Amino acid sequence: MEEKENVQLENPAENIIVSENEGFDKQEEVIDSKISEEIIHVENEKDLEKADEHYSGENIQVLEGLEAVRKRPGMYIGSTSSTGLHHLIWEIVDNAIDEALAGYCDTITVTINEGDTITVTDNGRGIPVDSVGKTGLSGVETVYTILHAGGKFGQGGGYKVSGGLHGVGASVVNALSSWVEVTVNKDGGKYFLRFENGGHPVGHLERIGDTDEHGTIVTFKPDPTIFKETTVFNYEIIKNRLRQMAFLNKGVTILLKDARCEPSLNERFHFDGGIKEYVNYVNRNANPLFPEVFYCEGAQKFNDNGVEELIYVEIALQYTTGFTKNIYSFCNNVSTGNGGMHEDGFNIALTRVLNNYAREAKVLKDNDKDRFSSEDCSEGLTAIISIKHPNPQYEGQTKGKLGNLEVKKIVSNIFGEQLQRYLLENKQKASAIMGKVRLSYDGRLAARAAKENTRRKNGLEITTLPGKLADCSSNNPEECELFIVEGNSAGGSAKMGRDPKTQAIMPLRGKILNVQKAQAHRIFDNAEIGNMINAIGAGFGEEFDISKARYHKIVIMTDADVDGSHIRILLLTFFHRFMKPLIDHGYIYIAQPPLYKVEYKGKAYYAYSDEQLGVIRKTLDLKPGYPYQRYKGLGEMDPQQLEETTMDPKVRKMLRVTVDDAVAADQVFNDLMGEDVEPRSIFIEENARFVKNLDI
Ligand code: TSJ
Repeated sequence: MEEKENVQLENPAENIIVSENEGFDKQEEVIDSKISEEIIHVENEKDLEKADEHYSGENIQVLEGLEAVRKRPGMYIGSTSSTGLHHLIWEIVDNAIDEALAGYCDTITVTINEGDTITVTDNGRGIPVDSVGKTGLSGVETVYTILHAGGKFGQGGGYKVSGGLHGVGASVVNALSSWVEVTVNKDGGKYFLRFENGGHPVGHLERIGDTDEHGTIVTFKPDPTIFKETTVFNYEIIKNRLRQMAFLNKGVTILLKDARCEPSLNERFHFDGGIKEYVNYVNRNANPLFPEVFYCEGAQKFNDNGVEELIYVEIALQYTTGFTKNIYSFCNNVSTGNGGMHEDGFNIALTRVLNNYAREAKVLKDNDKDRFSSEDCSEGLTAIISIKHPNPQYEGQTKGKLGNLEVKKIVSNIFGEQLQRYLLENKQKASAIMGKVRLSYDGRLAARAAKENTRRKNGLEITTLPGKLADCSSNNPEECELFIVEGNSAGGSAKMGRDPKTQAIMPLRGKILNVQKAQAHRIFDNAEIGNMINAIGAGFGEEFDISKARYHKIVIMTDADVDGSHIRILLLTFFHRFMKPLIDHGYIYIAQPPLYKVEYKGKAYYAYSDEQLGVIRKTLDLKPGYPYQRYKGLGEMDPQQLEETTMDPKVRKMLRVTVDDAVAADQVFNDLMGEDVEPRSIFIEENARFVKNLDI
C-alpha cells in the first residue's frame, strides 16, 4: 500500500458536485455529513474483522419458523427451478465464506455426491454448540431452525457480509431439504445433528466423539417435492460460481469435487490477487493496452441512523485495445447486474479523474466544452467493482441494482483518489490511457458531425421505419413479433406465410457487422443495424428504453448451416451489447425450422432433428432408402411450409435466449467475436446454458 501523505489531493467531494451537477441534491448533502472523512486504507480484508471477538450464541436472533419457507419457497430463494436449487449451495457456502472473511478459515470444499446431495465443509471455528440464550437450543439448532438466525443479523456481531439472495441462510436450506446433516468439530469435540422432512431435528445436538480438528461439515439433500423441475446439480454452474467466489474473496481456497462420475471431477480455486486476477481472467482473450492491472481498495465509515457501518471497496481495471466495455459490479459477493450506486460512483470518479488529467496534460483543450464523456472513458475498459456493505438495499425488478446512496460518494472518493495518484506516478501508462480515451472521444465527435451532415442533407430524422421492414398491423407490442430472416428469398416466403396482424418480417441481406470488434460509432453506420434499431424503435445502448420496444418477441430465423449459425451469433452479440434488456426480459427467440421433410401418402411429416427423422421413419414403417427431403436453407421452403413449421404459434417450437451469468455470457461473446480468432471456433450451440428450450 502506497503512502498517501506525499500526494497533493484535491477535494473529491467538491469536484463531484461541479462535474455531475444532476446528481446532487439535498438528500446527498445529508448523506455527505454521515460519511466519515477518513478513508481507511486496508492492507488486508481480514483486518476489518476481529471486530467483535465476543460473538456468541446469544447473538443469534429469533424470528420465525420454517413452515413459511416451504409454503412460499420462491420468496426465499427466488424460484424452485434449477436456479433456486443451486441457491441452496450458495446459501451454505456464504456461511463458510463469512467465516473466511472473519479470518478463521482458509479452505472451503464443495462436493456433489452421488444421488445429488451436497457436502460443504470449512476449516473454521465450527458453528457454536453452546446453548443460545433466547431459544435454549444449541447454536447449531438455532441456525438451522430459526428463520433469519445467524451471526449477520445480530447487531454488532462483527463484519458480516453474507451475500445470499435475501441473506437468509442455513434455515432456508433446511426447510427445503429432505434431510440435512451437520457435523461440528470444535474445542476437542465432534458434534452431530440430523434434520429430516423440511427441518425437523432428530433429537438434539450430540457430542459423538473427540477430535483435534475444527470446522463445520454440512450435507443436504434438496426436497424433490419442492424442486419439482429438477434436483440434478449442474457442475458447470457450480464451478463458475465457486470460481467467481474465489476471485471475489482473495486468498480463500475453494475446492470442488463432482463424485457423481468415475473418475470424479476436481477443481481448485485460489487467487491471491483476487479481483485483480479476475480482470486478467476476463481479458484472457483480449489485448490489454498494457499488461499491468490497476487495483485499489479502501474502506470508509458511514453513519446510518446512529448505526456505524463500514463500507469496504475494491476495484480492479485494465484497458484493452478493443472497444467493448466490460464493467462488472458486486455487493457482498453477489453480482449487481443492473449496477447501482457503486457503479455510478466508479463512473463519476473515472470520468472526473481522466478529464482532470487530460486537461493538465493538455490532451484536452482548457475549455469546458472539450470533455471526455463517461462512455469515452469506458470504451475498451474491463473493470471489477466489489464492495462489502453490512446493510445493502437492492432495487429494481430483479433486485440487481444497489440502491444505497452513500455508496456512490464513498466509491468515488476511494477510487478517485487512488486512480489520480496512479496516473501521476505512472506517466507512461497514463498517456496510453489518454490515447485510448482520446480515440473514443475523437470517434464520437466525428460520428456526431457526420450524422448532423446527413441530417442536414436529407432533411429528415432517421427514425422512420426502414423500407425493408414488412410491419404488422397491430399496435400492441405484447402480441407483435419481429422475424429477422436470413436472406431475401426466405424473407419473401416469410412475408407471404406470416400472420400480417401480429408478425413483422425484416429480411437481412448477407452478414451483419461484427459489433464486438467495431468501435461504437462505426456500428451505426451499418445499414442492417440501423434498420434493426429503427424497426424495434426503442433506441440502443445506454439510452435503450424497453418500454418503447415495438415487439415483445424478436425472432432470429436463420438457416441451419454454418453461415446461419454465424449470423445468429452476430445478431445475439448485437442484442447483448446494445439492447441487453431485450435478453433480460426474455424477448429474444431463435426460430427452429425443420431439418427434414418426409412425404408419405399425400401427407408431409417434418423432423427437427435426426432422432425425430428416425422416429418418423419407424412409425410410418418406411423401407430403407425411402426418400426424404433435407432442408439446406429456409429458402427451400414455400410460404405455407414455413408458416406451418416455423412461424405459426400453434405448432412452432422456438428457443428463448436467456443469460444466467453476465460475466460468463460476455466472455462467450468476447471469445466468439473479439480480437482473438482461435476461440471463435466454439459455437454458441455449445453454450447451451445461455439458450433454454421453451415450447411455445
Ligand atoms: F450455517 C451453515 F450451517 F450453513 C454453515 C455454517 C455451513 C458451513 C459449511 C459453515 C458454517 C460456519 C459457521 N462455518 N463457520 C461458522 N462459524 C460460526 O458460526 C461461528 C463460530 C464461532 C463464533 C464465535 O463467536 O465464537 C461465531 C460464529 C458465527
